[in-house]
Amino acid sequence: MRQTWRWFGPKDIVPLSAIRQAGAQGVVSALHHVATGAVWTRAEIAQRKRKVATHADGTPTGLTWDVVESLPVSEDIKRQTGSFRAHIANYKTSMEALAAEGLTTVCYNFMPVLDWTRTDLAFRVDHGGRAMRFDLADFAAFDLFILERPGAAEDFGDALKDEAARRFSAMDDDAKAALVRNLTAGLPGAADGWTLDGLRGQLALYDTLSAERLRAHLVDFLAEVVPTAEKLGIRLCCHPDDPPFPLLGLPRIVSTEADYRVFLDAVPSPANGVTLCSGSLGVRADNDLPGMAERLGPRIHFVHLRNVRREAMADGIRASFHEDEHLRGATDMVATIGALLKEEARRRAEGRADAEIPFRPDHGQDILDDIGRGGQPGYPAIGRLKGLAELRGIMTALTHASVRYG
Ligand code: CS2
Ligand code: MN
Repeated sequence: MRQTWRWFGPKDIVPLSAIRQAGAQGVVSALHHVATGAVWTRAEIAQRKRKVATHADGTPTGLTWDVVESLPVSEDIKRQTGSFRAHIANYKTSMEALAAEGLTTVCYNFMPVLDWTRTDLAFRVDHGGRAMRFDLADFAAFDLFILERPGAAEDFGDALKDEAARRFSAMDDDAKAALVRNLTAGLPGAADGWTLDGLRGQLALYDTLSAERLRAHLVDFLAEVVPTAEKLGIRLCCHPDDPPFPLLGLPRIVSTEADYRVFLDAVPSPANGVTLCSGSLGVRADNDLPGMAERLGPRIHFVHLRNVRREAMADGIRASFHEDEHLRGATDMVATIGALLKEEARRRAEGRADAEIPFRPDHGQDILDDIGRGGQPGYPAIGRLKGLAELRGIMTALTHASVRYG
């Protein structure tokens, strides 16, 4: 599997030299400065490609831009309203420009309004490092008593509502402000941040949009863009919901293997594929990651390998969790990587040009000099370097073992 690393562009505090020294072979990036729904021009794409390949002094970085994450899907497309037809046309134009520049793996997600969501961006873990965390009771407190969303009371069981009330009454103004900031500011690579009123307005737009309707809109979008992707040799790959359950009354339709099957089967082209994110999907105990890696294998074009630790606080499929070390946590990383290496071997046996699957270590814990360094929350240098090294070790050991021991 090809080792890649997310780079947010020239403003990223982690320089390309560090990415190369961390052992990554390629970069995952996006034109975050281009408005969602607008066209990515070939000139802008070529400029980012050059920046990835060449240091400011003109010397080569030894890196290539391998994966686009993400070419974002607009809210208009998700709701099939406003400028959605123009945005779909622009999506196709952007794919043509990407293909012309040799970028053929394109990640996107279909989460309405919110993207990946955490309540705490610097949770202290057992070894003293920091990690991103989603606390279900704090989230419920935000929904019930800060956002004061109509219908929130029906969303949570009594035990969780009682705990949320306890949490809220214990929060001082700073804690409330931090919770609001963490839940509305938009995390890196996600959609823009919202004010509380702006968020209320966005949520109201989904009041009459059911999960089934959103699912139909995803299938309609794919039916429109996949033929173009196929013609261009582009492989679209949908990133799952993070966390993989509905939030704030919003439907989330890419949370399980069955969710993926709906739109993979509806538009059965290899150009309609999967970003398998073990951290997002691993939050749910009913998601079998090694099994999904095997069963969805032929449609997996990109992989995020990270781990989460589910905590005791749970309410149905929802649970509190925090980002764990890559080899700890809920997901059996050895079995998941083993399944992906088997998929690669199968593709090589078929002589497929896309046999090598790119992956990235996704998020990392903040450890050592990461702590207090700032930068993109969830995307520290040393924590990701450690994760990438551990994942590389598993891949190397499994590859050698399969060669030597059959
Ligand atoms: C991360 C995100 O949530 C995750 O697992 O990979 O940064 C992800 O890339 C975004 O949610 C995609 O938009
Ligand atoms: Mn991910």
